[in-house]
Amino acid sequence: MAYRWTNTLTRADATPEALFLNRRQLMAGAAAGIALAGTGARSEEALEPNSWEDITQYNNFYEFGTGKSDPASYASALTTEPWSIEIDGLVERPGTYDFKDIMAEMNVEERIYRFRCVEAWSMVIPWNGFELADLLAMAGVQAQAKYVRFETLYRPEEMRGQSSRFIDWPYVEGLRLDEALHPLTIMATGIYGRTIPNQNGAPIRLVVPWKYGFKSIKSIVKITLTEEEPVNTWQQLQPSEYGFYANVNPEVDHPRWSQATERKIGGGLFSPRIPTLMFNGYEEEVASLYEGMDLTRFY
Ligand SMILES: Nc1nc2c(c(=O)[nH]1)N[C@H]1C(S)=C(S)[C@@H](COP(=O)(O)O)O[C@H]1N2
Ligand SMILES: [Mo]
Repeated sequence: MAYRWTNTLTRADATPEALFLNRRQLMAGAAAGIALAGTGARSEEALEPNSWEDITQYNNFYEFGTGKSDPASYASALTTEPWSIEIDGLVERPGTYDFKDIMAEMNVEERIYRFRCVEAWSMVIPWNGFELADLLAMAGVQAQAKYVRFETLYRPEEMRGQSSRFIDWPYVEGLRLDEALHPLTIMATGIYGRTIPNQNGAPIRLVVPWKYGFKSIKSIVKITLTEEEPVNTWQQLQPSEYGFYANVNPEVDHPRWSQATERKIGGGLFSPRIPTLMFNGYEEEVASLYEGMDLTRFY
């Protein structure tokens, strides 16, 4: 599938990340037999990933505090080994799946994706991960299943932010089953070819690149297949501001701010805002999932 490798790097500067990526880019380009196959208004622009520093020092992970640097400061307290994911609900093989056993079965690859937070900042992140569809296949999805519900770890001894009660922990997110099975939807376990840092959701987190960042739930311990649409954490906290779908849409503003443009992290305080793309630049790949839906109403 061409969009696995939608965009390539053009710059070869001296940072270790860039060197790593150039090597990977060659391999990926050769494997996929493509060069540039972007979508949307910014498609000609090659996706230049943010630095390791940007990606790992500027985070949202409220389990460790609400400041952007809190996750980097406090997430080292999290024990990620051993780790397991309970998969239950409408599946053929419910059970507790050990993280190591999952990894032994999965095909990990690199995906360079745009990442857009609802707060109107963005990054480009070179994830390593596997398709969520492959994990769900391991458990066997039953025919009545319509949604997937995800839960983050609840462990206040290690997650200092969980002592604050403003969120009804654990953090919960959900996807419609067809969104979960879409090949762009991945479970990330690495960044820049290294193990994913705790502050980014170790050892395993969701990444859904056409949706606002809050859908990409971190440090997952439970996945439940359901018939009912799950209520996610932000929807529960602020139903007038956050819905279930949360697809990136520059034409539908958040009630308190515009979503038309974004600030790419790492460009400095005075870097110009860039236009936000419909479905975060993945319109060609995902628009068909929402055919017939009023995108101004289902947000
Ligand atoms: N469990 C959990 N997952 C979470 C969050 C969180 O607070 N807790 N924050 C979300 C938000 S708002 C964003 S923008 C992304 C940030 O991911 P990053 O820090 O890896 O860039 O994680 C999402 N996943
Ligand atoms: Mo976010």
